[in-house]
Order: sequence, then C-alpha cells, then structure tokens
Amino acid sequence: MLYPILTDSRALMDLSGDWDFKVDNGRGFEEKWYERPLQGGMLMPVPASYNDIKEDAALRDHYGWVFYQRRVMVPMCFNGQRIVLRMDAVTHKAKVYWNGKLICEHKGGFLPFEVELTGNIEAGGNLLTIAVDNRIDYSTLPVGRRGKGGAKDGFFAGIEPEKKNHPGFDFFNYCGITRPVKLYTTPVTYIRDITLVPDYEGATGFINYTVDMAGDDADMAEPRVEVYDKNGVLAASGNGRQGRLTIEDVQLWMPLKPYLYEVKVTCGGDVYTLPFGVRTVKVEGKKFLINGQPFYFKGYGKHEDTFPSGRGLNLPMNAKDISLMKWQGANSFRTSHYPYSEEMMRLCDAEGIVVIDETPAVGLNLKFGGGILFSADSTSDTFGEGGLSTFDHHMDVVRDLIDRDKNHACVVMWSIANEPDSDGRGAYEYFKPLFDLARERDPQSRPCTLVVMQMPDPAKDVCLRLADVYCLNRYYGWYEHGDDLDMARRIGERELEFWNSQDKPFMFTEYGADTVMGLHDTVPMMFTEEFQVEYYKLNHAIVDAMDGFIGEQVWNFADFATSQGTGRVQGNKKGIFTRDRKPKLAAHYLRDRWTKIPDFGYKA
Ligand code: GCB
Repeated sequence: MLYPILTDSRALMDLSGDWDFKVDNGRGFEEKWYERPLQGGMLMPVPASYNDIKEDAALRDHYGWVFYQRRVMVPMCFNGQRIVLRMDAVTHKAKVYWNGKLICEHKGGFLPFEVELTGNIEAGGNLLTIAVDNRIDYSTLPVGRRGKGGAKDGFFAGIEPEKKNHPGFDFFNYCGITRPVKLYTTPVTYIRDITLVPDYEGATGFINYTVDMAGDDADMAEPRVEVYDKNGVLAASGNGRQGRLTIEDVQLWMPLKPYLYEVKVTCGGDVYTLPFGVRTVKVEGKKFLINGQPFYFKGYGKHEDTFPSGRGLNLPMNAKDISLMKWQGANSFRTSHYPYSEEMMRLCDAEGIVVIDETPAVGLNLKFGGGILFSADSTSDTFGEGGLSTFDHHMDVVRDLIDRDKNHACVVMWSIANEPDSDGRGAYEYFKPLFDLARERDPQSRPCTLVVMQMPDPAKDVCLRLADVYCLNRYYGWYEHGDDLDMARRIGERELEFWNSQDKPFMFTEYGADTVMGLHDTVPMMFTEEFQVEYYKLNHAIVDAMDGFIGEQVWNFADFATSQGTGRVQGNKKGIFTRDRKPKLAAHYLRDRWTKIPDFGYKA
C-alpha cells in the first residue's frame, strides 16, 4: 500500500486536529451517534491515544468503544478524481461512518487501511465518525487475557470486578486514532502499488520494479519509471509494468550512511515518487550481511510511547530518539511490539537506521501465564483447542505489514512474533505457514525471525527450524539471579553456548534491568543506575566471546507506560533513557562501548 503523498497528480489533506469525542455509554450504536453531531462529548486531539489526555482514570482505563467525529469539507476541485480516506492506525478496531453510513471496518491497531469516497461527497461538508474499540482478547493481536473474575467462593464471593482489559503484554494498552487520518486523491486510472527490489554488481546498481495499475484504463496505461539521484540528475529510466533499471556508479544505502534515490513513476495521468535505497541483505552461515559485509546490530527494542500522546504519532520525539541513538553509536532498533508509523520508517530510511520490523503478535504465551504482572488464564495449550484463535488475523498482519514496508531500505528482517510459547504443542504448525507467507510475500526475500523468550527449552524451540536469525530476549542477572550476578553469568553462559553452537547467527533483541533514575549505590543493588551498568557489562563479557553473536539490542530505549502492578514503578523502568529522554548512567556506558564497536566486521 502506497504512503499518501502530494504529487503533480495527487492532492492530500491531513485531517489532524481536535475532533469531537465521546465515550460510548453502551448505547452509541443503538442511538446511532454516527448520524448526527455528537452531543455532550469533549474535544480530543487526532492523532493521539486518548488515555492520558484528560485527568480521568475512567477514560484512561476505558473498556470498549469510543466515538470520534468531525466535519470534512472536500474541495469541489476534487470532482472527477478518485477520493480516498486513509486511516494510518486506529487501535484496535474501527468502524468508519461517512454521512451516517458505515463505509468500512478494520481490525488491528497498527496498520493503515483506506476506503474510497468517490461519488459520496456532499457539498457544504460531510460528517465523518470513527468508532474505536480497544478490547483485546484471544483473537486480537496483541493478545488480551480473559480477566480473572471475582472469587467464586469464600468470604469475598460474589464481588465481581468491572470489565476491563487484561493485556497479555507489558505495555499500556493505549488506544484511539493514534496516527493521522488523511484524504487524498488520485486520477481514476491510478498507480495502485510499486514494488522495488534492489541489487548491485560491483559499481553497477539494479532496481527491479513492478508497477501495479488500477482503474478504468489500467490495461492501456504504460508506466514510465525514472530514478533520480540526490542532485536531481536522472540516473536510470525505463518503460513498462515490469523491468530492471541499471544505475551506473551506484551509491549504496549503508547503515548510518544512507543514500536514497528518488523513484518516480508516471502512468496515464498519475505520478508517484518514493525514496529508495539500493542495498542487499542476506544471512550467510553465522553472519548477517548488509551489502555483503557482516553487520553488527547495536541498539534497542523501542516503543511508540510518549506523554501525553501515548502511542500517538510524535514526530519531534521520533527525531530526538534517532538523534540520541546516533549520539550513542547505535545503528538499529526493533519495532517492538507492533508496526511503527510510516513516518518513522521513512525517517529510518533517511537517517540510515537499521530496523527489525515486527508484527503486533505479542502475548501468544498462555503457558507463561501472562508474565510478570498480567492476570491470565494459564494453559499449556496456547496453539491448541481452548487456546488462541489469532491465526487468521496473524496471517493478515504479516501480509499487510510486508505490503506496507516492503520497499524500505531500513527494514532488514521481519519479526513474526514476540515471545510466543515457541516450544509448545502446535507451535510449529502455527508458525510454519506464517513464515511461509512472509517469505513468499517479501519481494526482497529478507530474513525472518521469531523473537523468543527465556522460558522455552532451547533445544525444542521452533525458531531452530524456522528462523534465519535466533533473536533472544534474555534476562540473566535481572529476572533470574539479579541478586547473584556470578550465578547469572554462569547460567547465561551455559545457555548462550548452546545458541553459539548452532549454524545460524544469534543476537539479543532484549536484555535489561529496571532502573529508577536517581537511585544510586556503591555496590550493585537492583534498581540503581550502577546496577544497570554492571548488568550490561556482565552480559557483554559473555557474548563478546561468541563468534555467532551478531547484535545487541537493549531493552528498552526509554522507560515506558505499562499496566499497573507491583512489578512496575509508574511503568517499565528498563529504559536507558527516562521517558522524557534523559540519559541514565548506562546511556554513557553504552555510548562508550558502541562508539568503539564498528558497524561491520566486529565478529569477522
Ligand atoms: C519481555 C517482553 C517485553 C517486556 C520485557 C520486560 O520479555 O518482550 O515486552 O517489557 O520482557 O521488561 O519484562
């Protein structure tokens, strides 16, 4: 799906702003709130999660539907064009009404969807209502647990808690219209999609392209594809729906040294341009090759999490985060635990930040019972009867994620899920088709992975059979033996030797220790800034000695909001930066380490 942009043939209107907003009282649909202006609501900024915008605990923890609404004027000069309404992300389910009529529904909170409005525009204004549902369960991604009810018998029997979400994941269930809503036009015969596959041989670069046209005259239209360099000089061109363009003296896209060409497609009356980097990615033996050289990942697992936007698009913070990573010598991050905004992906292309692109499949671990603080039904049969029913939706998000992000130079690997019960019954049968789909769908044949947690028996983990890189989340020295770092080192070493003895590369996609900014001690005491540094030193001493270890992505870039519980102090404090991006002691330690580790050839 193409990112909406302004071109010679396309208009674009961003509908960001303060929308009318009302929490459903259980009668919103019955009373058809979408047919007329919302009564007695409040204003709510779009894009943003609604949870932290007001001083209202009930709104923060709301369970169910809310309604967003605004009037949309559509300029008459759009007449004769195809008019499309695009929602970049609505978390987690949406029903979209245009002038009182349901025009589309969507499940999944982190990927875009759109609907054509052509022929349905009223002069003088149109009523747009988006109803948003934040409920999570065993069929959604991320997964929500069936909440624990009140006590069945005994002294407190009969006291039932209010219905609420029980996230099966360790981040706050931020919801709402979290990314922009846009209206754009195309000519009636239009460029539906562009697929680009880069390659090079010596100094000659190649772009294999496919242009997908749609509309009345799609069959007759002959695309022209042009590639411009940074100075606007034509570097290659060709005609036809498919082809291979040759760029002499190609400039490669490299981590932290990105070079982007501009690919311009013209067809019929439509024009679309996209920035594009020429680079290759491949796993060979125990190495992860970018442009043929062994890359070493230095960086983070992140979140889209800021105050008070929640998971709402925050452009300045995205820029700040990349600046901080560069200051530290980091070169990469994982979009834990859901696809990030397209604005962030485009920024990473432009800044040369390497991305592991993850689906929203988190919490597929009923056996684990929901982890450190989640209430959950614990069952060992996550992928069996009575377990999850996420499979079809999981297929959809793998497909939609790859379709959205396939052309990004920054994306070097797909993460199919985070920490599922990957050694359990049915795990292989569940994950095999998802890996097959990702491999079939990605025109650039990037490596695929499954991020695995500490619990499963390493020897039985399905990632051994399915993943191209073993991505490990490990907490030796925190959840395990935090009070005995020597024991943590010995246990960690034993397990990591197993992974190092395999014939594929492995890396940390998470390792970390909760650290409250400002807590200090002379000896490593858990939660202090000194302890966090010791924790990282311990882990680095183990992995630096291992030839198959190809990267360290720390958990987490910054402190972030979570559900409440005794294991979380106003959120998860494993950040190397605080939530407002101030460095803890470990930020300086990592800066010192990472500026000394080269991006390429560290484990050559
Ligand atoms: C994990 C999860 C991550 C949590 C982290 C933690 O394994 O993947 O979402 O936030 O542990 O801090 O416990």
